Amino acid sequence: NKRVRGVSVFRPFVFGSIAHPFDPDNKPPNCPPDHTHRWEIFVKGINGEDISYWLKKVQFKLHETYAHNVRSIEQPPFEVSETGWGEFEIQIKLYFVPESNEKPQTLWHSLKLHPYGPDAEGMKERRETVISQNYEEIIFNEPVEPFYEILTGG
Ligand code: SLL
Repeated sequence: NKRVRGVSVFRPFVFGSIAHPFDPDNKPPNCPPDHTHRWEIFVKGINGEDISYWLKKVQFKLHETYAHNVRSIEQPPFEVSETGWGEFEIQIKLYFVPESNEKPQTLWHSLKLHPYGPDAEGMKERRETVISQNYEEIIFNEPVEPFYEILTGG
């Protein structure tokens, strides 16, 4: 497959986490007693854009305290929803559509459950939703021709 010389194609996306503390009086059923939060880790398009024309699969590698800690998501939404008590680094591996001939790329995200610092009332436990997300652009340098067609809607 011939590469399109001298061309780079950028595609934006967002990845990150959102965490919600449980109401202590209203925890989900079957949830381990030490879990304090529900959280999601995700990779998605900007403004809900479908990115599955270039992104085929996302593998999220969770902390070893989780059962089946390597989670492969084969179609959108590319996300994992879990409950837990602790923060950790999540490895995110992006697999591109087969036409791309591209190797997977790895990203890391620090799962955030706890807000930073004290609030106006001073240091105490704060219970609020924590969103931690990053805008990224993937760069496909000199994509192969079939992938270039896909990327540019040709
Ligand atoms: C810490 N380095 O010690 C981190 C590890 C692990 C988080 C956090 C529960 C898993 C489960 C969970 O939240 N693990 O019970 O399935 O803070």
